[in-house]
Amino acid sequence: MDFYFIPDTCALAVHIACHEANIPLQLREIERSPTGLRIKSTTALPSDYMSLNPKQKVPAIGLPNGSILTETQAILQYIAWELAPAAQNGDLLPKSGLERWRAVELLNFITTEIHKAFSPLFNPDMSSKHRERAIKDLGRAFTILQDTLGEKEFLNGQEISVIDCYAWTLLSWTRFFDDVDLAEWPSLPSLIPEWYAVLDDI
Ligand SMILES: N[C@@H](CCC(=O)N[C@@H](CS)C(=O)NCC(=O)O)C(=O)O
Repeated sequence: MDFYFIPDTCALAVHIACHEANIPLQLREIERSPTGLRIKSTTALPSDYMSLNPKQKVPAIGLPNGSILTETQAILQYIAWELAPAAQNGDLLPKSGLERWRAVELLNFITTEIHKAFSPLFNPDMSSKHRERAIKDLGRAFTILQDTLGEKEFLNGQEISVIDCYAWTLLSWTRFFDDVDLAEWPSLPSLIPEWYAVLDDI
């Protein structure tokens, strides 16, 4: 499966999920250029990423019918429900019942409250007032995440799920910022696996 990514971005969540599910990936690295995102030339593909993904974001994956699937959360659900069972690798999300909707609820919370609050912090032009606000919002979301984790090993229970892959990825971004850390949320660092560093090709 073609996997379009930029190192150290939210695309890492997809890479970790595929790693967990034993799903092989063709890594298609995307690079930033003055004219927008393009496929890195070392992949021996045409460099045009715009026609593949006009949203000009990563991650994106190639589907069997030749089309492209975008949006981290949609890709993670596709991996969990379409690919992981076929790869004989268990469930990376509950399949049915209320548990399923709780999982979707949590994924959406991570997208809209954590991913969304982190993203502008990468913008060096962000005003200090807006930055303070975004960091406060992040703190509130971290509290919810920590309460959700409770005494469990993983966010969705005793088994790893794509929710953890997504949360790990975003929490690991704290390493990029001096003004964001997890000191007030002592349970959350346990969600960041030491082995994510072994994925050093992403
Ligand atoms: N709505 C998209 C947003 C993805 C997104 O914001 N991707 C960022 C990286 S985390 C990106 O591609 N940014 C372009 C860049 O870094 O140049 C999703 O949820 O997947």
